[in-house]
Amino acid sequence: MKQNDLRADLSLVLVKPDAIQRGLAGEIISRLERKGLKIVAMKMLQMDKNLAQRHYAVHEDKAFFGGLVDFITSSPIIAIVFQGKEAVEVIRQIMGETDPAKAKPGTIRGDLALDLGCNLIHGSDSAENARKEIDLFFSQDEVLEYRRDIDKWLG
Ligand code: IDP
Ligand code: MG
Repeated sequence: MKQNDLRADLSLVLVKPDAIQRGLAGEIISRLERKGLKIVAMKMLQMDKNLAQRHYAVHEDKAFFGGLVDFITSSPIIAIVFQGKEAVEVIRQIMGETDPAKAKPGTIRGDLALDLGCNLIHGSDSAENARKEIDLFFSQDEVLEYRRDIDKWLG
């Protein structure tokens, strides 16, 4: 799939190490899938320090940066590209606020997490960052373009 254009319908999700360790990967992916979002790329990997530092580069001056890099590289993750109408915004809504203690019930973080560091999921925060983040984890060939028969029922 060509990712050169800015597309608000693509977003990168990371199912973080705490989610894999707690056996919540299926639950998290399922919530996004049931919304109607389409999985167009997915892989399990263990992030190395270099990839973590590039993925979280916007936070490199923050006090929590070192801890964040240690955490995200501590155990395998699942990286997923979701496609769907307003995917970036919709996924942020389903994730809930960054701090799970403040995230609303009904959201992934609000229902399933407590701690700011162990907040289960990453989702891109803008179309521009989504494109950059997708390029960090996937080659263009790995992002698949396909139709689902059900798409006509999702509008
Ligand atoms: P987001 O994941 O909701 O987009 P960001 O502000 O981009 O939140 O922060 C990236 C990640 O860094 C968060 O998901 C969280 O795990 C961690 N984080 C953010 N702020 C803090 C903090 O103040 N202390 C410790 N960890 C933080
Ligand atoms: Mg963020």
